[in-house]
Amino acid sequence: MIEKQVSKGIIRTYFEKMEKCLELDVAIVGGGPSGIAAAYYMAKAGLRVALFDRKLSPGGGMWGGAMMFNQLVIQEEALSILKDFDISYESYEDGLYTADSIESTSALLYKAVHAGATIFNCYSVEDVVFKNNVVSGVVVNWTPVLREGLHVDPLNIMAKFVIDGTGHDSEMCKVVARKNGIKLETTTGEVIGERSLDVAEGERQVVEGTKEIYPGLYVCGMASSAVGGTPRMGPIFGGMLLSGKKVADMIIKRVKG
Ligand code: 48F
Repeated sequence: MIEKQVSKGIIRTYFEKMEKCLELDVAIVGGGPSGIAAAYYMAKAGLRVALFDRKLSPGGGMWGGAMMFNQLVIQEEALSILKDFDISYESYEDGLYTADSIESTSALLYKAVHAGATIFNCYSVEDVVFKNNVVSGVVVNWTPVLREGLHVDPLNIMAKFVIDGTGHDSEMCKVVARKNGIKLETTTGEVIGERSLDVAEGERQVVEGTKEIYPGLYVCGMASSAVGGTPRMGPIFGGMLLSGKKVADMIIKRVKG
């Protein structure tokens, strides 16, 4: 019966895929340009990587260009990344280039999965797992469960490292700050807790692109803005891609030594 075969094919292979991802080298939260670029480079280096995005279509702010005008502007410094992803581009002016946002987003997603990263869409990361005060995994649930406010427990995914690539909301940084009573001084003036996140008391954190913001937790892309910095060359898309590559390089070095 073809109907049964289709259902069985989906269920069996989906749960095989999910089971393989219960213990990862890296869990990436957020599938914007920075997170997807990070997933690609780490998977290509042989790391076990999964990316979780709450939307049906990961890609974050990339699909819509600006004001839904679906073109992107990319800085010259990020051209090598466009080349890595086989994305077409045109020279514009002053070291700036343009690219079609649909081609760019789909190329990022395709190449990341093809390189071996697993992308889980419709997953919301609602918390992180701590082991000995080190971020050691993520707590996930179906986005529709959270949207409906259903009383359904989440699942844990363990990872050596977690990347916050959630964009402007910096959701993982906020969770870690809140749970540890740490001060997170955001660009919008929000302050959580008593102590500073990875900086001396009262100092303002400046993150150029990305860094390990808390043991086990890295931050990249616009998520960096919540901790007082914006990615170098942000917020144009080249900065997001460079930030993803930078976080990947840092973690690859740590995992592979
Ligand atoms: O915002 P987003 O595109 O992240 P980014 O890589 O790039 C920023 C640019 O798009 C743009 C910009 C450049 O001009 O400023 O904004 O920093 O993508 C963030 C993704 O994270 C997902 C969200 O659905 C989006 O696709 N996301 C956010 N919070 C969660 C999440 C969460 N808690 N769990 C799962 N996914």
